This record gives sequence, C-alpha cells and structure tokens, in this order.
Amino acid sequence: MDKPVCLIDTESDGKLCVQQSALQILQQIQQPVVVVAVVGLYRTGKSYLMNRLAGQQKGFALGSTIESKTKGIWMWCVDHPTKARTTLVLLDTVGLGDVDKGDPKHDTKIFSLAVLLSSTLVLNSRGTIDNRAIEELQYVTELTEYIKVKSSDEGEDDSEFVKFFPSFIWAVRDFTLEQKINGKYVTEDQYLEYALKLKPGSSRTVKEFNLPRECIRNYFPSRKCFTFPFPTTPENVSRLESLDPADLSPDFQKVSDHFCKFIFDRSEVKRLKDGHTVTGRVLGQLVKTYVDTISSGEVPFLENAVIAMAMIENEAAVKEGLEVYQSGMEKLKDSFPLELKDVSSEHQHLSNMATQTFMKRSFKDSEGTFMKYLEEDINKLFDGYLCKNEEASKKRCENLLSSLSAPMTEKLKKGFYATPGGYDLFSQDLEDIIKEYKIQDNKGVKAEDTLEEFLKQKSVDSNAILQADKKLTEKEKKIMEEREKAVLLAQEINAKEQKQQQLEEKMEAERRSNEERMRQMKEKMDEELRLQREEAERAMDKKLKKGFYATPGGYVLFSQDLEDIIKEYKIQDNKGVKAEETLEEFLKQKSVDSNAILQADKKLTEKEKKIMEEREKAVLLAQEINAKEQKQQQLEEKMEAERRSNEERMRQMKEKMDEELRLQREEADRAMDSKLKEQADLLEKGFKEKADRMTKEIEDFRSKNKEAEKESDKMFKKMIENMNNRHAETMNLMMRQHSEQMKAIMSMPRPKSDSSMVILRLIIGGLSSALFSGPRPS
Ligand SMILES: Nc1nc2c(ncn2[C@@H]2O[C@H](COP(=O)(O)OP(=O)(O)OP(=O)(O)O)[C@@H](O)[C@H]2O)c(=O)[nH]1
Ligand SMILES: [Mg+2]
Repeated sequence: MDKPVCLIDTESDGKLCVQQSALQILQQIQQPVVVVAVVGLYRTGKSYLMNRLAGQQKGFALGSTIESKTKGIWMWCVDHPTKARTTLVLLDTVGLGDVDKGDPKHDTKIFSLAVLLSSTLVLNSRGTIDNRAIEELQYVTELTEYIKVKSSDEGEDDSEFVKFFPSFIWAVRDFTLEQKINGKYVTEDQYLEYALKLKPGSSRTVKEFNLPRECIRNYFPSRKCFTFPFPTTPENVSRLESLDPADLSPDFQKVSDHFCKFIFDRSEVKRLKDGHTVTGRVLGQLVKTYVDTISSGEVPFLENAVIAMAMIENEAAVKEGLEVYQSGMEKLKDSFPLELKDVSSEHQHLSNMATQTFMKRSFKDSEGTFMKYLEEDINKLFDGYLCKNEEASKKRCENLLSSLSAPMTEKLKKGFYATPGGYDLFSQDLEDIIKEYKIQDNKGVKAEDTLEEFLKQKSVDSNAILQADKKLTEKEKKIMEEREKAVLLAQEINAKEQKQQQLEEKMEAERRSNEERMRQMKEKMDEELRLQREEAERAMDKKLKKGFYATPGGYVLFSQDLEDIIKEYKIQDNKGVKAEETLEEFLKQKSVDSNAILQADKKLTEKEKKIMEEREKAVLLAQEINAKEQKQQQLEEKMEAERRSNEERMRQMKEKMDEELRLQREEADRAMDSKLKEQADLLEKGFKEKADRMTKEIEDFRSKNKEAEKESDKMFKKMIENMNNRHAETMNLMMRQHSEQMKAIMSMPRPKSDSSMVILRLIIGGLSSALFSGPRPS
C-alpha cells in the first residue's frame, strides 16, 4: 500500500461502518500482522507520528486547522521494516474529545476498537502526564463496558484482559518539563509510573483519582513511555509534513527514531485470545465482527469473536485444502486411464497436502468437524475421479477391441464364417483378438470388465455360426457350447477378481490417508495447546516482568493467578495424552518464580514461608504422580487395545483365508468338472488321441491346483506367524515399560495418608483461601 485508506468510517449519525475496499486489502495479506494503533485527543500529532512509523513524511493526512482531520479509523499496511514475512498495520484514529460526532459514545467505541484490534497501543497526548491528561482518558474506565471476554455471567477478572490487550506506549508530545521527581532525574518510564501512582485512602476524590490509573495499570501491565520535545520552531510546526528534516530539532529526531526502533523491535504479532496468530485476513474478519457488534449496540465478547473467526477461517481452510487436492487431481486426469494404484497413490499424496493446507489455516477445530468436511469432500471428489478413470479405461478398451475385431466384423458381414468349418475359423480369430488385447499396455481398471462384455456380445455370433456349421455333429456342438460357457465364466471371474483387488487397494489408500490425517490433527492440537499455554504464560510473564508480584502479599496474587491458569487448563477439552505431563512441566518451571516471589514477600513470616515451600513441593510431587499415573493408564489402555485389535485382525484374517481357499477350491472344481465332461464327450465320440491329451491336461491341472492351494496355505500361515510375532514384540515392549513405570510410581514418596489427587485439589484449589485470611484483592 503506498498510501493509507479509510478502514472504519463514521457516518453523519455517528454510526461506524467498515469500508469494503479496506477489507479487500486485508483479505490479500496472508502473513502475520503487527498492529500499531494510535489514540489520543484531537490535534495532538497522532497522524504525524504514524507517518514516521511508516517511514514516510506524508501519508495519513495532517490537519493544520483546529478542526479534527482524521475521521473514523484509517489504515496503512506496509512491510515490517525488521521482521521478515510480517506486515506492519498502522491504525490512525479520529481525535478523541472533538466536538459532537452524533453519538455520545462514539469516542469510547473508537478507543475500544483500537484496543481490540491492535497489538501495540500508542496513547498520544500533549504537554505532560498530569491529572488532567489522565482524567481525559475516561475511555479507559469504560473499556469493560465495551469489551467482555466471555458471554457467561461469571465475574470478569482484569487478568483475563491482560491476555489479549495490546502492550501500551504513552507518547507525550511537546514535553517541556524537566524529567524530575522530588528533585531527582528519572527515566521516561519512571515518570509514567509516577504519574500512575495510586493515592491511599477511600474518599470519593481519592477513588476518582485512582480509577483511571488503576484501569491503565490493570489492563496494560506492559507499559512504556516516550517524551518528545517540541519538534521545531513555532512557525514551522504547522507545516511539518513538508519540512526539511534538517529543520527538525535533533532531540525530537532522536526520540522519534528511538520510538520507531522500539516499536519495530518490540511490538509483537497480533494474537487472538488463545494465542492464534492473526494474519491480515483474520484481522479483516476481526474488524468486521467487532464493528458489526459494536454498531448494533451490543458488546463484543472476545470468546465469541474467536469462535466466529474460527468458523470463517475453518470454512476457508476446507476450501483451500480442497483446491489443492482438486488442482492436483485435474492434472492427473489428463493421463487417465491409469492403474488404480497410481490414482490411489496420487490421491493419498494430494489428500495429505490438502490436510496440511487445511491445518495451516484452521484453528480451534477441536472436534475435527471441519476436518471431517474436508475428508468427506475429498472422498466425494475421489469417487468422481475414479469414475472418470473407469470411463477412460472403458473407452480405451472398447476402442482397442473394436479396432482389433474390425476384420472379424467385416468377415461376419460378408458371411465368411457361414461355411462348413466356419466355427473353427471364427474361434481361431476370436482367440487371436483376445491374445492381442491381452498384451496391450495401459488398458486401466476396466480391462477385464470390457473384455467380458465383448466376449458376451461375440458369443451370440459365435453360437449362430456354431449352430449353422455343417461340419460338426450335434454332439460336437454341445461340447463346444459347454466350452464357450466355461470361457465366459472364467472371464467373469477374472473381471470380478480385478474389481475385488481394486476395492482392496482403495480401502488401503483410505486407511492410509486417514492415518495421516489423524497424525496431522494430533500435531495441530498439540500445537494449539502449546500456544494456549504460552499465551497464559505470556500474561503471567508480563506481570512478572513488571514486578506485579514483587509486593507484600505478592505471593498470594501469584498463587491465585497460577491457580486460575490451572483451573482454566483443567476445564479445557481435548488436551489429549500429554495433559498431565505438560502441566507438570509447566508447574516445575513456575516454581522457580514462585519461590523467588515467596522469599521476597514481606507480608509472610519465615515460618509461613517454610510451610509454603513444603506445600509447593507437595503440589509438584502430586502432579508428578498424576502425570505418571496418566501415562500408566494410557499404557494399559494401549495394551488392551493392541490385544483386542490383534484378536480381531486374526479373526478377520482367518475368515478371509477360509473364504479365499473356498473360492479357489470351488473354481478349481468348476473348471475340473468342465474338463471331465469334455473328456467324457471326446471319448464317447472316439477322439482317443484328443482325450488322452485331455487326461494329461487334467492331471496337470489337478497338481497345479494342489500346488496353488498349498502355496496359499503356506502364505497365510506365514502371514499369521508374522502378525503374531509383531504383536508379541509390541506387547513385550509395553510390558517392560509398564513394569518400569510401576516401579517408578511405587518408589515415589507419596504425600501422607491422602491420595495425590486429594492433596492436589486441596492445595491447588484452596491454596490461597486455606492459607491466607482476608478477601482476595481486586
Ligand atoms: N506542536 C506540535 N505540533 C505537531 C507535532 N506533530 C505534529 N504537529 C502538528 O500538529 C498538527 C496536527 O497534526 P496531526 O498529526 O494531524 O494531529 P492528529 O492528532 O492526527 O489530529 P486529528 O487527526 O485531527 O485528531 C499539524 O499541523 C502538525 O504539523 C508535535 O509533536 N508538536
Ligand atoms: Mg490525525
């Protein structure tokens, strides 16, 4: 984007509306976004500051009259100057506190939107951070009216906001005071903290003084301050845009550069409440959702926004995945007909790619609903392609047969076979056609089927020729008829077998794709869990960094936050097999902070600290046992599943074996019958020589069959043996793990008398209330 566009406009009645053209720009941005929004009173140099962040002298329009210039919220998307594959989205907002905008709540809405959409919020003001500047920020105190986390009635906790609120920068322009507190020079940040200091007491004036400060402190634990000197001489100020940089004050330049560098280095990518990275596209959806909700007079619930976002993104993810699959298969279609295994393996490959594409975009699809849609759609398409492949194969085979049989058709037309001995000629020609057909490549999946069809058609001609052939006796004709039937039957079996094999291949392909999908799904879930946990940790870290807990009573605050995290974690679904282990890991990490906070907490006596330490150890131990028990239970379940599925495998295998052997035998019997009959007829007719040859043929056939049966039997036995061996190996391995784990659990010093769970619940659940009297500080 070479210049900013209006993202959210204010209509004359004060109603906010999203600009479609801006949404389209966001829609194109597939990479993560860092969103920096500026808010503050009107005519305080906000747009100018945003232009500096964009690295441009002009862009967002500056006003040079007293009237407010920027309306609604404007947006400028530029490549992030330091982070690769990231877009920097700058949001410039209408000045707060300007004359009537048609809706008394207009400014609060703009302020809330800036908070909701940004990952870094710059609050811009002029002069100093005095009481007036802070009081003018009444919008902060109204934030909770305009933003809710959950739609349930449970009381909201400020710490919830911390999870998704932007980091906060206060930019003080035209700062003229000396940065001194009680005569001592202080840093900009110390200056900000001093301005946000709370007054003791509970009188109305004290409360009024404290409220906006408390809000800022609670909502924005990560804070930073920059004090900008006057930018240039008073006569130049109104034309900053066109001013030669040399005419800017060097001090102002220095602070501006420092400010920009800080934002480029430290501003984080925008994330949703559960840690999901926001791309330009998702940001566009967020804008739409929030503005629609706010302008319809409702309060946006962050949780709902995440759910709505997930719906939209997941639907799009299904579409994207499907496109990957379809475009690949369309390419493959050009080379139809193909053998089924070739189509299946490409299907599998593309289906994996489609799943990957889906996974990349989807989120919070914890029930796998959208994944299932994708799978169903892919399977539908796959069936369609299989049909097309069959059609192509059928067409090729039909063409092949029709060209191979063209001379025969011509002969039939001319009555070539309508002579004594014609049947022999016809049979010979047919045999040649079949031979030629069989050696042709690339006939595809319908090769046997089409041949069967062809033979059936030809058998009408064949029969007519046979009946008309004067060279043959009635008896010979009967024998020939039988023979023809046997040939047709054999071909029918051939075709059925081909179909059967194809079905098995298809099932196998489906099983594999499914396995792969499950694997990817699991990976994704682990990833989402990790993000969620990191998000919670980030919130806590923000507080840790800001020394939030480094006060008397800080240990209780920390324990409560930790408790909340654990509670929230415990009620989340679909955490899967690593739930307890990951929690154990997390608690171990946090125990370092916890101990430091505990030791520093001046509210507690040494004795209390000792007790707390012991309790913490017990909590960790309990969680360790939990994790081990979960593992153990999983192992047992796995062993049981393994045992059952082995049993089932064996049963199915046996069934299949019996069935196949039966079929093989039946078919052999059928063929044998027909041969015996033929032989008997030959004998009867006195064709001794032919009959002898037949006897030999029968002998061969019989021994071949025996051989084949033995082979099959041997093969099946081997398969069963292999399966059993594999099963035994797996079971052995699991048994070893089982007993090792049992030993580990048994050797752990269990908390006295209570079971680990009871202790854990007691300690984690009631930690603060059980140990500390007094109400929970808000
Ligand atoms: N004194 C002073 N003037 C500034 C500074 N930065 C910009 N200006 C001037 O202040 C006027 C308003 O600047 P903008 O950047 O448009 O201010 P804004 O806060 O975006 O104004 P609205 O969009 O109308 O709320 C312009 O004439 C700028 O040249 C500054 O740091 N100090
Ligand atoms: Mg402006």
